Amino acid sequence: MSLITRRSLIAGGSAAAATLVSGCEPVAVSDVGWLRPILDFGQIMSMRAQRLLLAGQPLVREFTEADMSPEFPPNGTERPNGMAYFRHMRSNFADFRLTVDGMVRKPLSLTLDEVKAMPSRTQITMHNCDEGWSAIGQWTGVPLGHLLGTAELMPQARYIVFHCMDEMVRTADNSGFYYESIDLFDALHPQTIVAYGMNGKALPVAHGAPLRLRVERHVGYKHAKYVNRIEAVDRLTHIARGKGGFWEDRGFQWYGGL
Ligand SMILES: Nc1nc2c(c(=O)[nH]1)N[C@H]1C(S)=C(S)[C@@H](COP(=O)(O)O)O[C@H]1N2
Ligand SMILES: [Mo]
Repeated sequence: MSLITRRSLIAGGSAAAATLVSGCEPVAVSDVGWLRPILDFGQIMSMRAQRLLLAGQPLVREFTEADMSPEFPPNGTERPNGMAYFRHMRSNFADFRLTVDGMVRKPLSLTLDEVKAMPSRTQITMHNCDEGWSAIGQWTGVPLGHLLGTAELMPQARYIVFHCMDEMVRTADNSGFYYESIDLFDALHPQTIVAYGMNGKALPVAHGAPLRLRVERHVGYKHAKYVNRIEAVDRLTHIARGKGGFWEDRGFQWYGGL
């Protein structure tokens, strides 16, 4: 398997994309595909109903500090372009706001301190990038379920979309920003957190400062970095090219479960 990065895939255009996607189908990702029709609760159930059912969801393995990788490589964007992000970096994210909106009764606009004041969870987990590497790191953040509960997710909501501050490709309609989405099944999983801490320190810029998603049962590209907006929706078709994520819009699978 030749290791072509997804970034070169953007440059290479659609012919290259077709080759890459078929020649480098992510390992293990489709192994549990058969589970999906059963587990696609997002299609039919409200958050309250899902909470009840999902209370007993299996957790991914958590490691000890001794297992943590000495080097955790950054991947994809390592520092978003543009003045807006540059200013955030310079002011240490003092003016940053996390928006939680869409199909919620109480939209939120939170400072980083407000996010940090929420209940937190710390977990040491293995990150698996489909480009062929993995690393173990420690993450601290607010459970996504808590954010959605605070915002009072509406029963019509089916997916949670993460909008990011890094623009991957310049387009006239601003559809070239990184974004990702997950269903409520994963959104309410206890290990799904919006992280502001990594390995005991503030989340570094290279790893998605100030906030990034950890959705532990999924491959690397689902873990959106530089998140500044979390949107609850009932469908994904109206966002960017409609496939639920920047890479999904370019041929990668939406379901990134390991
Ligand atoms: N906003 C944004 N999120 C992103 C990416 C990106 O380029 N931009 N890359 C993804 C990929 S492919 C991986 S493997 C992980 C890498 O996370 P890390 O930089 O902390 O290693 O972030 C994911 N989230
Ligand atoms: Mo990745």
